[in-house]
Amino acid sequence: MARWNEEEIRRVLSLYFIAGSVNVTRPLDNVLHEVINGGATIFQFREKGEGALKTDQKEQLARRLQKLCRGVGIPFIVNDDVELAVKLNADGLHVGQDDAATEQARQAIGDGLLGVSAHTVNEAKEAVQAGADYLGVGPMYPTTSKDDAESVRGPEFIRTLREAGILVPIVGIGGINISNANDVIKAGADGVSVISALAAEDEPQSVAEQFLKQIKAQS
Ligand code: 3NM
Repeated sequence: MARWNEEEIRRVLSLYFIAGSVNVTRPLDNVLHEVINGGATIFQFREKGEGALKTDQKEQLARRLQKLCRGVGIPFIVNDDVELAVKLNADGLHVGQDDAATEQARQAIGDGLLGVSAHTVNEAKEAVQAGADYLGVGPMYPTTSKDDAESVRGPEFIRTLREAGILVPIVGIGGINISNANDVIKAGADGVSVISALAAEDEPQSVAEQFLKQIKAQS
């Protein structure tokens, strides 16, 4: 299998749903199912934070969610856990700056989709050089979903990255909801990554539909 092509990556990043069992108040399987029905284009399993599942339970949940993604043909990405990504033959892996080094991650997953979180121009440049296929850039707005989130960068930071010659696919992250998603796309992002605006919703399908409508209107 060859590395992902850039056009395909930009397309799948449009509505990037991220979640783990701690982000939902009902089974994540159900929430993911509804978000997929609403049109999510990619899913990242991010089992982190207090009360997160470990070992076998984590793997079992991951396998169920992967199956849901496979059923509709959207990429299933594992956050941080290189071993799990390899074991499950996930479509890709997303790492932060403190997680597995980008080069090691690339080696481990071969041609899989590799995303890296970047918060500065330098981090972004280094990640691309080390083999990142796309960058997760944030936080766009204040977020309560990540304990160690950096200071808010705002959508203008995506503009800064584009002006600095960073042209790889970018997805904005952090505090994104249907009221501010447009500004993130306008600043130069290919898509938006969302945890709480979908995971904490009673009707995530309808919210996902609204996100997608806005994103499509701009592309
Ligand atoms: N990474 P919500 S912000 C997982 O800035 C994550 O790199 C961030 O959750 C970064 O959509 C964030 O609920 C949390 O704000 C995103």
